Amino acid sequence: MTTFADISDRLAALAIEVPSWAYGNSGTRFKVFGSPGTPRTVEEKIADAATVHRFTGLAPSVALHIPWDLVDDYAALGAYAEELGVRLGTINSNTFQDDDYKLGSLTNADPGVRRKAVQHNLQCIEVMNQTGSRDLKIWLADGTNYPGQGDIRDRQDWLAEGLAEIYASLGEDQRLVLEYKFFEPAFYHTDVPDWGTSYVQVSALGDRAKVCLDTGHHAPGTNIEFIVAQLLRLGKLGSFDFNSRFYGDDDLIVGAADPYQLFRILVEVIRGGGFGPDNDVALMLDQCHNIEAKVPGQIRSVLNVQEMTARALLLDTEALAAARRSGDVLAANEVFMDAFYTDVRADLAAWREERGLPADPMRAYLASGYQQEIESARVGGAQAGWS
Ligand code: PSV
Ligand code: MN
Repeated sequence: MTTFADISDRLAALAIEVPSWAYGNSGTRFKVFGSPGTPRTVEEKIADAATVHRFTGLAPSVALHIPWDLVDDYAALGAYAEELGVRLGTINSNTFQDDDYKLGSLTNADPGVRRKAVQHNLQCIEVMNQTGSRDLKIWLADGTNYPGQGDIRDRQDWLAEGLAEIYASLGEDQRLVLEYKFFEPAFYHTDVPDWGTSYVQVSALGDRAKVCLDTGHHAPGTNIEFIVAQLLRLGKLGSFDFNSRFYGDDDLIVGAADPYQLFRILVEVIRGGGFGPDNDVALMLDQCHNIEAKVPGQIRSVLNVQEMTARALLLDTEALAAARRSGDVLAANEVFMDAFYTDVRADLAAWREERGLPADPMRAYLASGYQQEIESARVGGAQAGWS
């Protein structure tokens, strides 16, 4: 039997990076809703992210998206973040919002567009040099809508060439993580549709190139924990973009649609050595709060990950191994479900208090007045969003 006291120290290793864009306005392709208190600057996004960390102790770093988070002085931005108790994390490149990229970026048939896309990623590495960020995350919106539209084979070669140039510009302590997604915005073929393609591309680059797994980027029914196990086995799981979904890439609060799936994923992360102080699997959120308040939306998200991590750590691995060895299918499943069904909320509340954190971060945030403060202070100016 594993008890909460047994996992208490291990739980302290949990750190979840939050995305700057979660604090800005976002929406569907039908409507982007504005909401009071939305940040107007990168600094205001960082202040919100720091607030999430202050109430939860779980979110010590913020990911930036370039050019959404362009500033003149990244060293100053990094210092500002540090003053607020957080640091700047993953730098996400963006080769999907410029007219030139309509037919692709790193995989465009036009060498001039490919060059521009490479150049943009090199600029992101410059940013990383100033922020001290470890990871460059690349997600490509590249693909085609109609059979025959593009040479899907040539595009893989161009992708490999572009990635090789980007990878060669990384510093020794920097990494490249390549995110995959099986559809959207292209609907016939996508140039990096699955973990296999990402794995093939990053394997050709070297040790510091890894796969980024966004939980919303798979066909319904995909066994994501199997992919997690496989990538960890291969030493190629670089990072997660956590979110949850009912249909496509819904980008809803992680653990909201399917907490059991989140639990199963975290069991494999722990089993595969992807959790703990000395591992390099980055846990990140990639979410949009289209209709709910953004700061409490992020607080709920990191708490959901914490709760499922605690339950996954509670899995009685010895009893599980014994049941598996003896071929006892039902006993093995029972051990697994016992961990999932364990209510850890009271233990987590006490655990937080022991560490000087509010027992109930959500209630503490709502009572703090921060939401009212930003709603009355952030008036005028352009709210941050997807542009
Ligand atoms: C693409 O759907 C994605 O998951 C990538 O991580 C982007 O950078 C992010 O969403 C934000 O739009
Ligand atoms: Mn993502």
